Amino acid sequence: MSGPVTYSRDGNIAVITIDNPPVNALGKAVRDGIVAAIASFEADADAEAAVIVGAGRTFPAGADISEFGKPPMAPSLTSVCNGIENAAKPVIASIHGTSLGGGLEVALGAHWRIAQKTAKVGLPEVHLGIIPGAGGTQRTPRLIGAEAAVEMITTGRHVGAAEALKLGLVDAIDDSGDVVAAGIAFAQKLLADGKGVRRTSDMEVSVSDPAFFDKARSAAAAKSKGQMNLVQCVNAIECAKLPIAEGLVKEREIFTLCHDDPQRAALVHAFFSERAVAKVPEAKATPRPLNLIGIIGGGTMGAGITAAAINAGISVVMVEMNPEAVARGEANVRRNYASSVTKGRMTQDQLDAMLTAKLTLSDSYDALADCDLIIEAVFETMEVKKEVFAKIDAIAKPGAILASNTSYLDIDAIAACTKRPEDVLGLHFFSPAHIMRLLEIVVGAKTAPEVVATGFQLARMMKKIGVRAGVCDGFIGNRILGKYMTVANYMVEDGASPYLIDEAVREFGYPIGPFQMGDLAGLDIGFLNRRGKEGTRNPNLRYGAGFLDTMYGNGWLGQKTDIGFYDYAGGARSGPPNPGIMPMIEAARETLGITPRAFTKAEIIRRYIAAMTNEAAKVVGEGIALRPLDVDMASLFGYGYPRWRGGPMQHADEVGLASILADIREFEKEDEHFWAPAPLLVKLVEEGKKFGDLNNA
Ligand code: 3H9
Repeated sequence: MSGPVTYSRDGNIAVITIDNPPVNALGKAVRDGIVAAIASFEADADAEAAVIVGAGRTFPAGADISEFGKPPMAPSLTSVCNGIENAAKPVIASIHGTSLGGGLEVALGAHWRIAQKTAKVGLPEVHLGIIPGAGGTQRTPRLIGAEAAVEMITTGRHVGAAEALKLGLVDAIDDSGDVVAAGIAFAQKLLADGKGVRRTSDMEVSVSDPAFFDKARSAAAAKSKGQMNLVQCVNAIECAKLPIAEGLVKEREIFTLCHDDPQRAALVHAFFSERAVAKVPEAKATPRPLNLIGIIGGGTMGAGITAAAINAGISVVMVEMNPEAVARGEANVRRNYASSVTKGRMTQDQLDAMLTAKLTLSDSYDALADCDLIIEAVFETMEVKKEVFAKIDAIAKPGAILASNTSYLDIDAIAACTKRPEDVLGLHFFSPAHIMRLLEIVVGAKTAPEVVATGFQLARMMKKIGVRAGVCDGFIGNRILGKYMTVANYMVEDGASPYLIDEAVREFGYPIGPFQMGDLAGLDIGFLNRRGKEGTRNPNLRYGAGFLDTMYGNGWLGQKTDIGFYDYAGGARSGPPNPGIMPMIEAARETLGITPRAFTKAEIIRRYIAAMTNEAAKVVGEGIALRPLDVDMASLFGYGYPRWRGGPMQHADEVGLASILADIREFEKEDEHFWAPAPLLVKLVEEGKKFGDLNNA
């Protein structure tokens, strides 16, 4: 038998091996192969039991995700799993690596399961916008009960072998590392014990609480924030109360409903983009070592980056200006671990030991001499940055990489004040830096390829999503953010309440609205940024931030002053609107001579999306982002963009570029400077193309 599935026999036990690297995904050829192998097993009079294994690193990790959205190809995975279960002789799945999604469904089709101790199993389909569609929603609750099945399927979490054994998902654990031998030994024992075929479909689902499914549906709806398949997972699991044949038909209907929804396409786009984003021109260069990192500045950012590095196993030298600042920096680092200690994830002693081993504190730049990478996280002005870079250039060893954590500033200008611009890059972390997953890797005109590759290596080590960005004001994320924040401000001046805008944006799927975000970040940041750009602002552009300046003057800076757009009395993290806001905005409109008009939430979102898409198209068109998918990943991992919409570029494709361009042209009549259409957007519409076409180019 050729192809990705082979049938062989070891004495009286058949071995069915799935070999489809890298993760043994269950594409058509594999499904064909399993069907043929099961037929061979049934026909093989000398085979008393069969063991299914995955070659290489894992048991199948799921259906082949790249087949989604294409016409279905027989045999369906459901029929493959049914075929395994219907075999007249016992079939054992011997699991190692990650048996996920369809991979676990194949194992659940088998009559018995043995897992390596290090194996993980799970049904992560929820993260791809679908439901387990090959019997997973029907067999899992039969094996482990409805409650555990709902928890496992709606979270999509990976379950370790020991827990899987406890739950009843697997029957035995082996520690030998040899899946074939373990499977054969299990099969022999089964035969010796007189045990044989045991079909999960013959079991009944146990539910202790009759109202369980209604409660589970409400909980899933509350958690879903617009993502539709969570509730559908519960609906499908409820169908396990039916006879299996009927349940499987219902599961298929629900699977198809989810599969055909744009949310599936968006979530699959996010899955592949999360991996593709690291495929940059410099990826082939060899990264430099990253054993010791220097971090200049122990404020919120510096302390967050320090914690991220330590968590990645990298030693850190943190430098501050004087002993007092060093002590504050250390306290900031410790604060990042406070909840880990209180929640029992580590003891105080473990924390102290880890920091003793991994963190060196100093008030002298000389301590940075041996660092492989030095990241400055100091005050965000060009003068200060240049001063710091001149100093570290004089101290850093040859080959050390010098990085700035700037969010806006010109990396080339910073690099120019060193004698080694090829070793300089931007590493833009997002606050809190030990938690937020985005890392913008800003590549200057002279940055060497291996320096960029080291940036991506750092992202990998820190389990972050590194996104390559070119040099411009705000790089990818903040540059686009600047535009949709501005359009939100314009809408406020023109008549929309900031509260309605926040509500509309939350309903779109963001965790918080733009004005809540301003309150969270501190309105002084935007104010200082505007003042910093006073001399260079395009005089043709509408200002739009007068009411924000008034708020700054009033000391309404957001959460840090307990009052901003919202009232955070007593240090609360959320609160009712600040009653002073609307009169202040009305006064601002009067001063500007604006007669306010009504906005619907739909119109708010139209403008928000138009501004975001237009600027993102400029960012891609100018080569600041390599591809639209880089914008999408920056938005998902740094700005709270709803994953189930895939990112602003994926969403724009879904809405239709022609319709967004039509909106932009309509808004352009009001303000030709702000709404000048992006040349790339115009070109794509003229050519009848989508942003997605540029991802594969
Ligand atoms: C499903 O099963 C539906 C069924 O219920 C019903 C159907 C009717 N397909 O992540 P990595 C690629 S839905 C195609 O870098 P790791 C991946 O893109 C599926 N390709 O490795 C990458 O390609 P490249 C449910 C896949 O070691 C390469 O393999 N299953 C698939 O960090 C290596 O991947 C899941 O959702 C796939 N299923 O992590 C599991 N999986 O090298 C999805 C991976 O070109 N997979 N690729 O960039 C994972 O979670 C991780 O890949 C895994 C390995 C944990 C397995």
